[in-house]
Amino acid sequence: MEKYYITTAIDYVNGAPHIGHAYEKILTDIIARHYTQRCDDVYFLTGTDEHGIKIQKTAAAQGITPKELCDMNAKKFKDAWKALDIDYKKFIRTTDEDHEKIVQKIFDKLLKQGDIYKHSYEGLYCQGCECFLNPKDLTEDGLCPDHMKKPEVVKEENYFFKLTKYKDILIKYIKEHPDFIVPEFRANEVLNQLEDIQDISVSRAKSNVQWGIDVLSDSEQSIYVWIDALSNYITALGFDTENPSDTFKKYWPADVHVIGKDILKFHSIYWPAFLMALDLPLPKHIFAHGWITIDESKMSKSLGNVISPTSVLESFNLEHPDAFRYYMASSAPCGRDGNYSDNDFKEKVNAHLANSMGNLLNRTLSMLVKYFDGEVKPEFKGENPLAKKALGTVQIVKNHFDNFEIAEASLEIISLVDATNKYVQDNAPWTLAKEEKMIECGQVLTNVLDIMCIISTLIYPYCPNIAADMARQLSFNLKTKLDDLTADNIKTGKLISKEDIKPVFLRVDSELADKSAKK
Ligand code: ME8
Repeated sequence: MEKYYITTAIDYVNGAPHIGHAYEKILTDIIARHYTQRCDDVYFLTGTDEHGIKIQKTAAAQGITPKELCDMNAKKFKDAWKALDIDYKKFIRTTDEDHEKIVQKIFDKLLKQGDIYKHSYEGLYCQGCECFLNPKDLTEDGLCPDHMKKPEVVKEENYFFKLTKYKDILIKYIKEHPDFIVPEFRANEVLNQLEDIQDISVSRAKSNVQWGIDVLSDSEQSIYVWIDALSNYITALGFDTENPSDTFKKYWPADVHVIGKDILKFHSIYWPAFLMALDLPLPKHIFAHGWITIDESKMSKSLGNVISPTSVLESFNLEHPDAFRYYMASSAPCGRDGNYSDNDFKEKVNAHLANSMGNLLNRTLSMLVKYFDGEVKPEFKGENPLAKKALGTVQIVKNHFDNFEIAEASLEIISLVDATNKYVQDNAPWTLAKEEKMIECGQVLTNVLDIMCIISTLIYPYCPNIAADMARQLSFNLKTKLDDLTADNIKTGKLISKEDIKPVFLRVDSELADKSAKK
């Protein structure tokens, strides 16, 4: 694998980030970090979507300019991703000047070649979706099913993109590429939507929407959000209609666009059609994740249950975001909805990260110090009965990531932790020591530590801080590529002293964790 280009959806900046936005960025960061363990060149793009009527109106309601609103909220997103250790390479804002310029050129090219035409139109516009809705998709009461709001009737002369021209070729493409839309069960939904697709409006009258990119050849019209927003995936790399950059040539097509299920239509129908019109290759996968609910109900401002990701870190006094990342990433099988609850969070991370994984390392290192003064002797090395399971887990985890099964992969890692715990229990190194079977005792401990190196590598994408702490105590190079992993990782000689043993994860809400966070 020479390169891996991965993107998230770009978030609207009409509000602050919530844990639904965070879920997507965490999943993407985990996938990106996993691929750094398989490939040297991973490009991870995220950013904010800053134009449109929604932003314009929110800014007006707050008595500030749209640009001020964008600057203020884009910073909140950046700060949140920093707190969550989201290690993106580039953060694009659709108000970036170079993005705006290229979007204008893209629009102009499509207009000149006849893929965009002007047309007078009356339709139902949902501000929440920032798109026109088909009357047949509304609820019985005539509301947008996603936002439960009545769309406004808009009568305008707009520019339209000839989506219908691409209908048959898109249907064929999706049928011939069963892994284009992930999870596969969503492809049928998209194929159904394609059946009655119509040409789509790609501009709005300037008189109604001022906060948008001007159409180059028509100052009365602004380019409407989706053609602007979706283009971020190529403008960020320096795409140009005349002279695309080397970065673009190197990274495009994207390996995966990670998005929520509510915007799948835009990514699997509109975006591929725009790309075909531009004569560019399509992304390899569109991964649509599910929805995060809070205590099983939808997050919404009116219900007052919107949770900010940083408030979770603060309320649990977390030293780093690993526990939250782990919990979110393992909250739902691929493409399904997940749920956040404080209690469940506490229980799960305490059980998996503190009791199972953290304790296992801590106990093993402590016994190594107690019985052998922290030294791994050459005679402790030999056949490791856990090797097959551990190296098998590496392959299973890789396969899961290839299918974007991030929660499923985390379960496999925990299952390896459990098997290793069971091995310790079954072989009771403390009894071996009591019986003075010191070589056997040393072998058991060394076998466990060798496997802990593999576990630290596997858990790294989810919990980079914990993994780094584990690797440090194991004197193991966390940068080892997955394909180079073996079951022989611990060097012989002095490994650790008592004072260097440190719990890698303290139970949340334990007094100790509280104290250490306050320090
Ligand atoms: O849709 N659970 O922006 P957005 C999980 N700007 N994911 C959620 C979620 C929840 N409760 N709420 C939102 C947009 N998301 C456009 C995207 S891309 C070229 C333009 C996800 O701020 C949502 O599915 O409404 C989307 O993928 C992302 O957060 C941004 O949502």
